[in-house]
Amino acid sequence: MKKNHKAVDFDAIIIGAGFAGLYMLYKLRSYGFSAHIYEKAPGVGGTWFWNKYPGARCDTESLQYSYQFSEQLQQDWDWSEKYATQPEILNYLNFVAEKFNLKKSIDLNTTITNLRYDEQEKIWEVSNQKNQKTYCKFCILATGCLSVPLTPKIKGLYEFNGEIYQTSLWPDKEIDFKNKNIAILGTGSSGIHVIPIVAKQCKELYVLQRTPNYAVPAHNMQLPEEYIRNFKKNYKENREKAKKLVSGFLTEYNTESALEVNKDRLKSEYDKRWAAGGLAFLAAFKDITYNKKANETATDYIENKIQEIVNDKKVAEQLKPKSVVGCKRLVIDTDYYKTFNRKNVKLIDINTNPLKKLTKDKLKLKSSDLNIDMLILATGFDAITGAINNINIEGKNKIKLKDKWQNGPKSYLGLSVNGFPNLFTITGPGSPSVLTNMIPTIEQHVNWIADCMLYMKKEDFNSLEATIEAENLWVDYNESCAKNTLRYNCNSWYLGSNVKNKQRIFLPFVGGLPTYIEKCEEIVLKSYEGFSLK
Ligand code: N01
Repeated sequence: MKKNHKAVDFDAIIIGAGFAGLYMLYKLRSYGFSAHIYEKAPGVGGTWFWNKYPGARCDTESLQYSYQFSEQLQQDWDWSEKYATQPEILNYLNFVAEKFNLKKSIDLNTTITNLRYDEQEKIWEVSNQKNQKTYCKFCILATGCLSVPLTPKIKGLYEFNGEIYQTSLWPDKEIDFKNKNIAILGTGSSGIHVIPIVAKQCKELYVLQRTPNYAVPAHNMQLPEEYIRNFKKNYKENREKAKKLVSGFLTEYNTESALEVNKDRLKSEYDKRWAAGGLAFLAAFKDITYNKKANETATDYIENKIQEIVNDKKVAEQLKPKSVVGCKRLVIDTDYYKTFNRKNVKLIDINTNPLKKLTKDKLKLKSSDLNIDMLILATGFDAITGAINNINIEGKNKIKLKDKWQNGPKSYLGLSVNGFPNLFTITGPGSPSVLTNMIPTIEQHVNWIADCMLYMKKEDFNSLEATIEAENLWVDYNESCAKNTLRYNCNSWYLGSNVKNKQRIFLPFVGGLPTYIEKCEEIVLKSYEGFSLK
């Protein structure tokens, strides 16, 4: 960590060793750049390192939720289940890091606290938690979209004598739920995954629900060998097809309108999607995510399913979101609604019976006390901007990124920010990121950034940053796309509405992966239009 005068330690420093950081390192090395990763965790894997809770798995099919940059890697790795579990994904990332000899360029247990741009030298100063400094020309934030856990402020939280676990910070050991009374707070994807598993093992389970969520079955299964063989044989073709789809993953998009088909047709399509399982439910009709009436056909269908599955009709009623499906992220579940038929599971609506405080052994609600041994928090993340804002980033003219973003994040393509030269974000705000299959989107960003760095080297440019005009146009364009959908009809982490005082702005780019890729390619063809190069 010593600086020679006007010299850098690395061409690029990458922050984060998840899917994005690992591939960025590989790609830059392959282009002949020197690069190094700093990672807060004691292991690689990013979000898949931390989210070790029982039942954690991906909601995108495993054969697609994987890298495509190496055909050899695609052929070498075998996914066992339709939706990979967290341990399998973490093993995969360790396998990748070892196969491509990446670990030697990663410092673990290193939290980057400050980034400062030296305008004179045109380099970034990168400081860690021990105030050790490293210098680089390019700084790349691969800090993840869902990597900053939110812990709710519950009175008495630290007086509780029982066990407390948070899904996104789950310890690396087996937790015993047997004979315990457990409360789980939060019914997003994490809560909905952990609840059925805990319910089967514990004595009493209290599900504390603030907002019910729509969930459709995963129908997870072991992948048949023949299916894997065929998919692998056509990997290249499958990837090409997926790239042309809005979500970036292979799925059947129906082009019919839900409002132009008869009831039988509606039901048969939804039945088919329900039986197949997965996020493809939202592609049942072309207007589900755009038109409220069309959306109601889907919510009616799911709410009827809840009514059918859950025996206690009062509980079924409480589980119905009566909202807009696909506004919050649709959850892919295994036996969630069925779990409420178990005698040891109680649903508590914390809107009508609010949580008051924790004592040594009780959770006190307005109209009841729960004797609990364990509290599980599944309360979500400060998404997309959280991890970036956790670093004190100072750009040109000593402007802090956090200050620039106080009224909402501004970024060109989710890749670059005006005032912060040679700083790139992978899947930053304004990128299609979480609305698409993350891995191909990450690979597209990484390739674009590496190509851009190579271009700068060849053309002898020292700095690049988004122009303010291009940045504003992109932010406005994304807002107008989002406002054309039903995304503003609920409170969601996509909008930042789960974080106090966070500006309500739709964070990911909603225009779809093909539009995004086209825009990125067009910019390059026009010699990096919208960027200032010096
Ligand atoms: O978090 P969430 P998550 N008091 O924000 C509640 C990805 N992921 O970790 O809706 C009471 O969705 C909150 O209530 P409300 C996936 O993209 C993927 O579950 O704000 N309740 C909500 O019910 C997912 O969307 C996978 O009213 C509080 C819950 O906690 C994203 O991560 C698996 C509260 C938080 O739900 C986030 O999912 C897991 C409070 N103070 C996660 N604060 C897969 O791929 C929050 N809540 C399978």
